[in-house]
Amino acid sequence: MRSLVVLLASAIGALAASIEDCPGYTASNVVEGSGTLMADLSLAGDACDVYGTDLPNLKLLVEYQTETRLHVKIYDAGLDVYQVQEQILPRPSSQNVSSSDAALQFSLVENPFSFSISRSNSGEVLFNTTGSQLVFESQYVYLRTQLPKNPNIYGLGEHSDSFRLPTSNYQRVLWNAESPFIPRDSNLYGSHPVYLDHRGEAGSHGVFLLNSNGMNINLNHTDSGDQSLEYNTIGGVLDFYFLAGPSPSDVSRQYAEVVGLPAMMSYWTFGFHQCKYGYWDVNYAAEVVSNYSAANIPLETLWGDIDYMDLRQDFTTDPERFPLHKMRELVETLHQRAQHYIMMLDPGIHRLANYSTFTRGEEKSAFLKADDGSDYRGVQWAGEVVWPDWIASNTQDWWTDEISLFFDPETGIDIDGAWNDMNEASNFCPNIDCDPAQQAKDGNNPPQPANPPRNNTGRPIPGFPDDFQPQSSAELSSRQTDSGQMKGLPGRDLFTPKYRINNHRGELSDATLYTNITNSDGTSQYDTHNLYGLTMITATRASLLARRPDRRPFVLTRSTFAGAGARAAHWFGDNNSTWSDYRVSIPQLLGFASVHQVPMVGSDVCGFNGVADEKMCARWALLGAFMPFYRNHAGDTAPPQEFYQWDLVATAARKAIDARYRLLDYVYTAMYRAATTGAPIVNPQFFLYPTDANTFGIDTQFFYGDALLVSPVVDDYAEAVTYYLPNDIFYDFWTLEQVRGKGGNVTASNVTWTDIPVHIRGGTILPLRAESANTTTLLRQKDFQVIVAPGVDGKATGSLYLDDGDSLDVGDEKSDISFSWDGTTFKADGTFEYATDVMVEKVVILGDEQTSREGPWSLNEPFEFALNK
Ligand code: MIG
Repeated sequence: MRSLVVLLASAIGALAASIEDCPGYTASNVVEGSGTLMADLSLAGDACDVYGTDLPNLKLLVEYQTETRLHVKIYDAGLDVYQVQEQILPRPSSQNVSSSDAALQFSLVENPFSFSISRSNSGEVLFNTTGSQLVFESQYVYLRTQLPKNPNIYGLGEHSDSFRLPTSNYQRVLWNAESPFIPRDSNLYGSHPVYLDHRGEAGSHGVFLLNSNGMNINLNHTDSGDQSLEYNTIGGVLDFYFLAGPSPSDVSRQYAEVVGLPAMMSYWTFGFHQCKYGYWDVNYAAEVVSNYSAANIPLETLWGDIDYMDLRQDFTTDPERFPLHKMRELVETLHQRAQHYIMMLDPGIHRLANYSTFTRGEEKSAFLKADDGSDYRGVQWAGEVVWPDWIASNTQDWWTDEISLFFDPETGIDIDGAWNDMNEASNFCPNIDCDPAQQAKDGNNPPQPANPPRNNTGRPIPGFPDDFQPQSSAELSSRQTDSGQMKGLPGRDLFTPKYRINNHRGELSDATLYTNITNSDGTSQYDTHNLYGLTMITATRASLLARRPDRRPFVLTRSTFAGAGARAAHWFGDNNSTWSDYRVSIPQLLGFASVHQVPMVGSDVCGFNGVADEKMCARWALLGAFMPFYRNHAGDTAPPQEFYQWDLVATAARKAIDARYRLLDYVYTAMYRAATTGAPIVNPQFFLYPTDANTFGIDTQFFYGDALLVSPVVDDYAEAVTYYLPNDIFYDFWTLEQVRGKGGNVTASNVTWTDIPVHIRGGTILPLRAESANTTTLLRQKDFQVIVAPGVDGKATGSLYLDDGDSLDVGDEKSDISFSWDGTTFKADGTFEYATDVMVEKVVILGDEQTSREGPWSLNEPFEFALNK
């Protein structure tokens, strides 16, 4: 009888293995302080243990951190569950405002526990977990919120889906992965667990879940239309930041208060960049530079991909194809021409006894360790590699030393920025059954440059040297952690947790660092995987700063996490030379620049994989010129696609770069706003027309800055485009003609291959250089023209930020000039501490009829004039 009961119970248990049957929690001991609320949460019934063990005791912490930011955290009472280290992502402290002053209100239902967040002024409910139980297990955390019908949700990147996310049976997976061909509906290189929910008249708000664990986020609705968003994470705590908006760009600014303001970028980084994987020797690279000159297309920066490395090892140059003395000559020549050079650094470090970068790292215990305390080994370009443990105490020193040594301006290569690739991290070991030494020999990712081979003996990389002895585990300290340190629950299955996230690469550890690796601080890759890229760029940025303390570092990263924009620029990875990926660069741009606070972004212009088509490349040259980061880059097997390869593309590029450069100070000013206030550098249309519902789903157009509406041709091989113009006054950027937007679609036909429709939004004032130049250095010597684009009320405002373009701290030496036009008087006012000889040569006032006033006016002091139109 007894065994029958047990049998029955376990049968029922098996059937009941569904989160719907989980008991949820009950809140008790609720303590309210001024601006805070705390409570205990205890499991409200028998554990369901669906994907692990239910944690019986949780804590709830609510903080009214600012008037617009509410922090809600649910975590284990024992403080064992992993929490993202403050060292990796510092959090803002609470200003502890009283709830009666706050724009958002938290309300608690004690039994069964649920909570909701609503707006203080309207009562609008923004987030509501009623109707489903919180599940908090050792390897699974579940929380669901109700949403309005057909919600407008943006963010939750990195993805290559529509900007406004589908809300029916849609899943976002957050697990950083090398993702060639940027597949749709998949996890990609970065993770940004933040969304913006826009409700038109009712405003916008943001929800940031500070959790780095792998997760599936499901957006779905029932047949009757009940819409929900649910978080399913395989670990970590529920650490929410609710951002009140109410305007969409307020949400951007409030998010930057949490994850950090974006890093200010140097002026030159907005120039045009050229790269290719497969510039196989230094002469080839130099030829590209000279071909650009010959074609009269301005080139600001040349990039060095892994081709330059000796046997694909960081901090080495191929002695035959990229000998150091020639590299130094290349860079010196570029610098004399006011051009720049950036080189790649991969995280995988070749494990070779006589490779000094490796041995010095060993001495400093800079590498991740496997279970037994020996170096954790995998496979990357160089062959068998180890990976830096970026948070280990000496790793930063080691990395800075390597960077300072190799990139020493006197003896090494004087780079202007660093490119961090493969930092998801990517491992050529396909899965946990890999024998790295063997895989390095047999793998189908040969480290040998494809083109041309250095010799014809096949792989030049020998196997692991016989004389090399790995450290014995006896010499290494154990990495067991004490409890109560938020470093991860013990006893978990770190390879194949029961709850599966839909990682498109397969298992958690496939093609990446094994998730059972323990980091130097006792946390494990299972929990910190999504932070690997972030920690690498944090270290690289710090090293670049150590090398050149007074200048703004430039780091380009493939992998990102929340907060990446404070450290680096990002490109969208290995896209395809297709119309589809040309189009998808717009939602990618919008996601990163307007929601994720990573403003310096762009795609590989003309596409990375495959064969770029002339017409497509012409369109992309034009589109890319209106994105903050503008780089043409192609893969090693792709044919060369520099803009000069086709006359048509060269013409398009000259025109695009001309406009981009004349607008460079305008976007540099937007960058400055982003870096100082969090205002987005690029705006989706609804950011500027938040009550115009027609704009909510648009991701084929965008505002570059907040004044220029870019409406590229999007269809394959089309020479026409239908785009949306809100109900407002616009002016054609190219002809300056006034166009009345009617809140409807407009069709432009005969858009030639060298055209891209761009409109100036009425009500704005644009500072433009009167003419473009070959380099941004020369551009900075050109005078300005100011274009006034009066709005419906006949008025306009704008601004111009000026500094030396490169100093980390410009001190007082900056000018922040505001322009205004009230219908009769133009005024330039503000601060004028950056001394310049550059003048405003002319102010043009657009309208039914154009008028202008010739200067010149100095930019070192205010000026104004009246004009009777
Ligand atoms: O496995 O360094 O996304 O931009 O050219 C490919 C070679 C490695 C991937 C990067 C791409 C780069 C390439 N890298």
